[in-house]
Amino acid sequence: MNYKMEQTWRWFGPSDPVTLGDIRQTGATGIVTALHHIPHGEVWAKEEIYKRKEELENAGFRWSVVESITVHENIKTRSGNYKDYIEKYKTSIRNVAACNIPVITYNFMPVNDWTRTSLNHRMTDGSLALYFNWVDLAVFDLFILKRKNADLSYSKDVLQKAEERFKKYSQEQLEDLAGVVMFGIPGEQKMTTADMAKKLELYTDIHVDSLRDNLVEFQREISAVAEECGVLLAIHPDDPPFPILGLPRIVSSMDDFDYFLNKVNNKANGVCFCTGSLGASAENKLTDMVKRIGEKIHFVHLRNVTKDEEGNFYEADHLGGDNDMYSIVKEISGLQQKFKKSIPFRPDHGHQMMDDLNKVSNPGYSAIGRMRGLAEIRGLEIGILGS
Ligand code: DNO
Repeated sequence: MNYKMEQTWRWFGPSDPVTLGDIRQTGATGIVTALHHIPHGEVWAKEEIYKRKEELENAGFRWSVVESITVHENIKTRSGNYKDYIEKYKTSIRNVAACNIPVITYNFMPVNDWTRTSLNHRMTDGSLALYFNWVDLAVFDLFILKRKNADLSYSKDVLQKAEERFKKYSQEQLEDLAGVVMFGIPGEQKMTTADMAKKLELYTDIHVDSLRDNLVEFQREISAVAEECGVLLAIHPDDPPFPILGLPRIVSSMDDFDYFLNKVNNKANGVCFCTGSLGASAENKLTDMVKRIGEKIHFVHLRNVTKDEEGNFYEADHLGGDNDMYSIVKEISGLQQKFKKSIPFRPDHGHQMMDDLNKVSNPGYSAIGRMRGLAEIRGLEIGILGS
């Protein structure tokens, strides 16, 4: 028998416009979700997890992966009562384990989760994609956020273009841009520019080395608990995988993965291999990375990006773009046969297309584009394995 990837789908909970009934028709068998109503840092009670799990099972799914239990900023900055937050995180891990959910995803991105500058980038086929553009980020950083020394983060060329673009943007366009950059996770609390400025301030003296120490301390603590109770942890890479807004990045490259996987060499401590995030850096050779991380890949996000010379990128079709999805999936298939296990994957993001263009959906998470990605990748894997 060939081991195949478990086909999962991210669902944002009862308020997600894509319902569990819709998801049944995509072919996905597993759900990836979180208790988005629990404030960051607080314990996920067993009863709450169990209630959600039952809801998923009643709709015909397995809860395959928790994405995410958010890491409180105090843990990332090792400040205030961060030790209490680590203890709370451990309790949540124990409770997730008690409900038999096998994988927990999290990230260690300072301040913001994924960052884009447009959620409506028009593709030539008429569909809409998420987009990251350096000049727009600089407009936000210099003229909306007004971060101190922001100009040091950009090339001369980008600075000049940002100045010109700022003059052309209307007030409404500037507000839209700020909303996109600080978008965060659907259903979770939104940041204002003032909140963001305050949070960024806390990182003034935190650089790559100290942030790495903070991550390693956190991983040592939580992975011991996870191993004990049989849960796998999967850290999500930085998205995008390069420094933005003057913040350090420590989960962006093979060197980064080597660093913390060696420091915390525990069976539970692993990776959510997100091809879209990692693929936005030309330096990352994704197929080699899959080979090297190997058994420590506990969860996979499959998505593609197209980059330009300036380092801007848009989210491409799952089988289009710069990532060679064929060789990546082939490598993952190889891992599954070697380690005799099925790794959960989800089609990460998708274009807003067809009927979905007239609907309100969570950016990147409309139904049809993701279903296209899921179907293409499902076929690709069967093509590779032969059955
Ligand atoms: C974006 C997602 C990320 C991811 C978190 C994991 O669409 O892939 O928001 O869920 O970073 O903690």
